[in-house]
Amino acid sequence: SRPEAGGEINPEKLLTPVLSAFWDQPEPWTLETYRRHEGYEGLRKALAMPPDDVIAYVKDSGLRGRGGAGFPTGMKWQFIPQGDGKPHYLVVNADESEPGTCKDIPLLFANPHSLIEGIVIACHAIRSHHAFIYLRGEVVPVLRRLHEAVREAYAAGYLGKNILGSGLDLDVIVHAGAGAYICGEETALLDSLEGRRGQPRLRPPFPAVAGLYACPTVVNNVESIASVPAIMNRGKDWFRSMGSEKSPGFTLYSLSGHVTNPGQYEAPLGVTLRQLLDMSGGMRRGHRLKFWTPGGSSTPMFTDEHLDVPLDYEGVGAAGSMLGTKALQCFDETTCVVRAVTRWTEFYAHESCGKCTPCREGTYWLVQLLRDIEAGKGVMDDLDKIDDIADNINGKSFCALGDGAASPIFSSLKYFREEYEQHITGKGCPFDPAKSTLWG
Ligand code: L3W
Ligand code: SF4
Repeated sequence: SRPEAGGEINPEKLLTPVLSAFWDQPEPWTLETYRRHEGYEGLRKALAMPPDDVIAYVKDSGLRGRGGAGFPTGMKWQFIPQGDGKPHYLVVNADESEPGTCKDIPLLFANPHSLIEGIVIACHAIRSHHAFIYLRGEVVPVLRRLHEAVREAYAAGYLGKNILGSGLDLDVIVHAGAGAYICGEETALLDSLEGRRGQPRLRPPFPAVAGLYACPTVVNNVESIASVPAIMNRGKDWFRSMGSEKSPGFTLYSLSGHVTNPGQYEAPLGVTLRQLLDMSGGMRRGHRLKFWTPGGSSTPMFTDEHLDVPLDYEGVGAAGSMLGTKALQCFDETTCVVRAVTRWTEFYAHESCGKCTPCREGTYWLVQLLRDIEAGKGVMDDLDKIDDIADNINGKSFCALGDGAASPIFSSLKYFREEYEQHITGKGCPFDPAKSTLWG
């Protein structure tokens, strides 16, 4: 996980390895290794508490969803109606696909038991006997590793009947998706899990009221659930001692692009990109930061003016973007912003599920116009057109994919309009193709 080549990691105590604490040890994914590192201790504590107390504890810890929206995890669990006579389900969203995001998959590969332990705690809290892990289908080695970890957990009595003598029965099913980005949207994921084509459902009702098989369902991101065991074991005050008041705790940041040492860095919420770059050896030698995304391409881009924005929900929000998945894609001055935005928009057009007109048609037309501009065949009016089309997608689409597609258009026009104009007046890309690389 932690890259070795290039610049040195700053030894200052900004890293807070919890989920990634033993990724560099031999076979970190086994139950044996996990047990040597406090594995399943949080579960013992949670099972000794009444379910409602576990919910209150997680709520008090301040843990917020790590999948993009930052919704308070304990509050989501509390929405599950009790005594309703219906089955309750926990569904873990492991369909990690947001461009630049690479934290849940490495976490599952290196430390799958942290997720399984978190699942048992969450199911005890919401009184569920069935949990599903919806995994991005392309990552077959992770699928195999998850199957093996689930098998180990059953054999050791952490899953199945009467878990650790508590009376809790729980089955976990690992389900591989088929490679559609939209199935990371929670309601499309539920449709896909039910065997239908994955397309978003109208909300409300939220899954907490009518989710899988129309029953109350919690849908949580992998990292959110995997963070729960450490909170139960080491305490909510310990968790709150990291990060900021409204965004407490540790989290996994994925650094990619033109950085010396790309990879996953676990640090408190509220650190800055400048600090993360210090830890990761900085931008590649001889180059400087031009633009970056705080949480994948669906979050409005930042520039080098934003190096000191605290990477928590409030700091990034106040600066005009979203923390999202904490996928910090960093691009240096050799990168053509028009080219980068075109590539992202091609992705959204390809992944648009087609259910609503603004996104289905709008992303298609954005791609046509952007390709023309990039190739030097655009006219100045095209800039107003792409702004207008993005405006007709943003907030007018059925789900967040549409807003995500609009965001690189708005932010690139805001910070780099001149670069678009250069493509038009110069009738081509002003970047030297030999140097103008996206990924170095
Ligand atoms: C009950 C209410 N539940 C909200 C629940 C809701 C959901 C959670 C957050 O999108 C963002 C998106 C992407 N009663 C409720 C309620 N909930 N009100 O709270 O809901 P919401 O709508 O704020 O967000 P979302 O639909 O979950 C997530 C952005 O993340 N994103 C993409 C992420 C991609 C990945 C990936 O590849 N792994 O995570 C990046 O920025 O654009 O804005 O559970 O049910 N009244
Ligand atoms: Fe489908 Fe796009 Fe509409 Fe979402 S916004 S429902 S992905 S067409």
